[in-house]
Amino acid sequence: MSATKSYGERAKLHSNPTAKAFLELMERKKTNLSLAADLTSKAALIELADKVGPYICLLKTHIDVVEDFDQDLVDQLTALAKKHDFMIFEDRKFADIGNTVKLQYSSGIYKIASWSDITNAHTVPGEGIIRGLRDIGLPLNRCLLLLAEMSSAGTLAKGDYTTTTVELARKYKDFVVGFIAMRRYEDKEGDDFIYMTPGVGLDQTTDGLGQQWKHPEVVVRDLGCDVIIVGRGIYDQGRDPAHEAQRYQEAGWKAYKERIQL
Ligand code: 5IU
Repeated sequence: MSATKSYGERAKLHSNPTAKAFLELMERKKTNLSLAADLTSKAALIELADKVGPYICLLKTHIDVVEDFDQDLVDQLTALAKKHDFMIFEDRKFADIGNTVKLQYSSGIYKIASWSDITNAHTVPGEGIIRGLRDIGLPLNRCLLLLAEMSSAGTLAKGDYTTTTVELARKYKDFVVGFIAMRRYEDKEGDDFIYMTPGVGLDQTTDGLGQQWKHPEVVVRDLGCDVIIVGRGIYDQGRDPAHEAQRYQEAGWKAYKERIQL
């Protein structure tokens, strides 16, 4: 069962090189925290990534909300990823047919595949979306998460939709390394998916717009997820991002340690 193995043990056995490197990174840096940096200014995003960098394994971006995006932003973020030892996850939530997502992933202004280690996709269109993204991503050593569930109230990603999404992940294991999910699913022989979970907060439970925040203990220890994705809990106005990131790193790691000792 991957839930009770350490990230380091899982890294040793993982067949996908990017997932392997990511699990090694978590073990080495002792963090399962991902920062969700939904900021609209390049300077603010770079400043936040630099402050929080020491505490995270993964920087999650929404690159299309940055008003003054340019290639220099990408260069600076990739330099920060090297400096602080984290990976980058563009939370693009692709949702179109295979041929179109190939273009959206490789081209346009953002050229996501050229810099983002990990990205994600909805499975609404069927398996063509995975095959399209895989054509672009696999030769670049990128990998994909599928959105099996969402954190927001009333999400339609549940039941059969979630079950079929997990089956699709198994079919394309060379490229799909995990899920955006609210809990860990039952493993089948040979599974080792990485579970990343947004909707995590230490201080509040909702934002009044449908977001639902759970405590890292619940998410990692009780529900078996691997990575906590935290945004406003770290960078909301009035907070000290480095201080908050450290709090979340400690809470996430403690919950993980408790889980693997179960
Ligand atoms: N996000 C969610 N829920 C989801 C998915 C993505 O909140 O189901 I998929 C994103 C949105 C935001 C981050 O970028 O995760 C959560 O940020 P807050 O911690 O500020 O709510």
